[in-house]
Amino acid sequence: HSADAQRTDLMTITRFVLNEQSKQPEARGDFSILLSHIVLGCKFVCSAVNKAGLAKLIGLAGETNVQGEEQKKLDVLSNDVFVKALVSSGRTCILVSEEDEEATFVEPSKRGKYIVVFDPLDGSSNIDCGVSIGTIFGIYLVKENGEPTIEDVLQPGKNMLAAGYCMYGSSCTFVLSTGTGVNGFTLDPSLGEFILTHPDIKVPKKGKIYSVNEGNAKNWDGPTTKYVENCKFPKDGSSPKSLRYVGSMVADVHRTFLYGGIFLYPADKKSPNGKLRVLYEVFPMSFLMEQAGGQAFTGKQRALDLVPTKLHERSPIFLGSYEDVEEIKALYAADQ
Ligand code: AHM
Ligand code: MG
Repeated sequence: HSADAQRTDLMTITRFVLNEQSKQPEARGDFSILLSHIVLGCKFVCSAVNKAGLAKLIGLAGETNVQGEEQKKLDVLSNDVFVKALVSSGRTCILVSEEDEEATFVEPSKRGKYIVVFDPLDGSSNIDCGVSIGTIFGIYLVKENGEPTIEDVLQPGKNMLAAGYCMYGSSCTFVLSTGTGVNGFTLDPSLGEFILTHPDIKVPKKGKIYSVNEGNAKNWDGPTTKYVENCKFPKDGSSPKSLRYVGSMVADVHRTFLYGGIFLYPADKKSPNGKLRVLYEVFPMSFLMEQAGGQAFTGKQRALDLVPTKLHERSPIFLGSYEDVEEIKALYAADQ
């Protein structure tokens, strides 16, 4: 009985990744060790986020505690936890975090071959009202010889080895791709383990939802304006799309994976490069979206072909169901 088998034969994320690696003869355990440290960071943040609503009462983030010390804000705390977990894994050499202006170069004695780019707690404007937030990460390999430099980080997204996110929502969901499809795991709080619940996620070919901050509409360019107009007043007789916008990229993109449709953070007159950061927001989500059978486009090119020139560079992004992204690509092509 397969339901019974699922209940008793638990596919944890560690077991899943070890299985995947055993298919690659040259793979060593390094990646699973790195991943287990990322997972630990996510479990910590999950537990901290769950307590955030109590913070005012019992003196957690941003409050002064009983010893009179100022407590760290949740995003700063999350960053500290990830940086320490990643360095102590012994498998990383460069870390780039949204919270830190500069990249962290790991000291030689703790150095490994992986570069991790991450946003430890994305969607922070949603913390105080208890709406879903998340962690986003991408992993690159450093070049074999010589000292690691910033150039090692400024690689196009298509060079990523793996990417994922963890969503702190009604449940805690970890979504991962190591370049062979996308899989989703849900934290079982009683076990403290992520269990495979969404094997081989594929985004629907076309969706009925568009997701964008429409408050910026007055500053959009022609193709974006036309696209959103088509979502609301389709010219081909189809029904209009529904609008859903959480304002947490992880939640908006996670919904797009499961229900289909498109998520966009376009350029506008005030922010010609949009808002979202290339390395740790645009690339990991674009990597996952392609792995799930969807597309990711910047308004000019395939998002994963972009070559970043600085750590915190931004880019417009349109990602989601294959056919929905085709439409926006056609509008930008016609605008050339
Ligand atoms: P943050 O890194 O400051 O939290 O900003 C990133 C977030 C994304 O999660 C989300 O997609 C976007 O900002 C929403 O921006 P806006 O409030 O402009 O719609
Ligand atoms: Mg962010």
